[in-house]
Amino acid sequence: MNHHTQVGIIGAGPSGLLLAQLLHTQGINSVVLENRPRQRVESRQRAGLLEQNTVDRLRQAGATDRLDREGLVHDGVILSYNGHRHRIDLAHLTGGSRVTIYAQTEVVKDLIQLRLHEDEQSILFEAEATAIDGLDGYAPAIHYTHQGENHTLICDFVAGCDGFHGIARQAIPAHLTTTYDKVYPYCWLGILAKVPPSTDELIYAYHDRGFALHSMRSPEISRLYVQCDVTDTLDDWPDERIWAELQLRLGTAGWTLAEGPILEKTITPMRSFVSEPMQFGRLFLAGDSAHIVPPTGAKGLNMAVADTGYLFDALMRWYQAGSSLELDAYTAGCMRRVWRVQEFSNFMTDMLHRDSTKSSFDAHLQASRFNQLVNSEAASTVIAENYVGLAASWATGVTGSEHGQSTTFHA
Ligand code: FAS
Ligand code: PHB
Repeated sequence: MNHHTQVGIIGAGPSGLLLAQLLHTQGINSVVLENRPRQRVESRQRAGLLEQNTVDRLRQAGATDRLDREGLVHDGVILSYNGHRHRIDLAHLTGGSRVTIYAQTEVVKDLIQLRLHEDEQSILFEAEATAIDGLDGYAPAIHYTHQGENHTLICDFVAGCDGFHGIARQAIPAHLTTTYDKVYPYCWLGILAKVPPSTDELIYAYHDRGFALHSMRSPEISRLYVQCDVTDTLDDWPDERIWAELQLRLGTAGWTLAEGPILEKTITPMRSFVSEPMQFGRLFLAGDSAHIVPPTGAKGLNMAVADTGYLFDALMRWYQAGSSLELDAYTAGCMRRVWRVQEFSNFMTDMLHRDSTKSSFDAHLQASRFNQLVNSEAASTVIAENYVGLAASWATGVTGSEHGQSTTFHA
């Protein structure tokens, strides 16, 4: 079957769903093609922390009713170095910016419910996009399979929101593409535990035994991570070992981590990746299809939303004002933020993980970074500004414009 829409979106993750909902608020039709079942998409445990920019975009999409009720707003974050804690007062250091704990699973559920309530055919689950063509014309087509049939979706634009393993990035001719890649020599083992969080705010801990992170999902559910080896499997990590390592790595005098039943365990590799350009003809990539970061800076989901917001604004300039300037500048507009977020995520990852492939010289550098953080409000302010999310001017890559004088250097 051939059918038409204005924007064909591949992927029902945060970027694809948010783009579809934002476009809907402006009367632009879209269809989201998602190769996984709805239940799988809604249950994938991933990000947990939303920047203010992300909350603002979700509010613009009309998707914050439950977030406003259930989201946990945090004014600060704790960094720990072998048990010595330093709280970074995010709100004080950034003039009032905060972060919100609200799981990616819940963001996805809220957006899916909104979309399907408004149009039952707006998202096709178990619909696998297999090819994209006509990108250099005015009516690109996405070919996909659904319920054993082959179909074609003809549209004005294609949004490649299909994640790191999707097909959209591959639709950009290889000779036009440059990729940047860094694989870290360790992974994160993440658990969801039915136990109230032991702190009100997140704790990122460097320890000589390895990194650990204390986060949460609700007053009843904790989300915790420990650094593990790239060769580890879940069999290497029985519950007792996980809790013992969390106690050691997160511990400090007079504090004990509450333990409880582990509901879910996953191991996530750590990687930094960027693919340029993020566009080709009528195809635009957003989110993990174009870049990924190690989760240490809590940026993956937030960067996907930043791309999506910029793409939405650029598409609306085309549909409402007939201007393609913003679409033509999409890659440049995203890349300034992408590399700032890559640098921050890499900095946090290098500072907080024990890397046995590095020398004791590097271990001293890590200790010196913590010493600077603890003793310099300026150093803590740099962390705070990046952690809460960059100002809007970073989103568009403006240099010396209405957002004030700013300079962009290119490698
Ligand atoms: P997504 O990968 O979320 O969505 C892409 C969608 O496209 C998927 O549903 C996929 O099924 C679909 N798709 C792929 N190919 C398709 C095809 N051919 N046809 C149709 N559909 C197709 N970020 C954080 O900030 N904090 C974290 O703690 C964190 N933890 C993570 C843990 C894991 C295991 C992973 C993989 C990522 C984690 N991330 C984390 C990053 C994560 O949140 C991503 O940044 C976020 O999901 C990006 O959203 P999207 O770009 O929408 O891509
Ligand atoms: C989470 O709650 O899952 C989370 C929070 C912050 C991070 C990574 C993961 O940096």
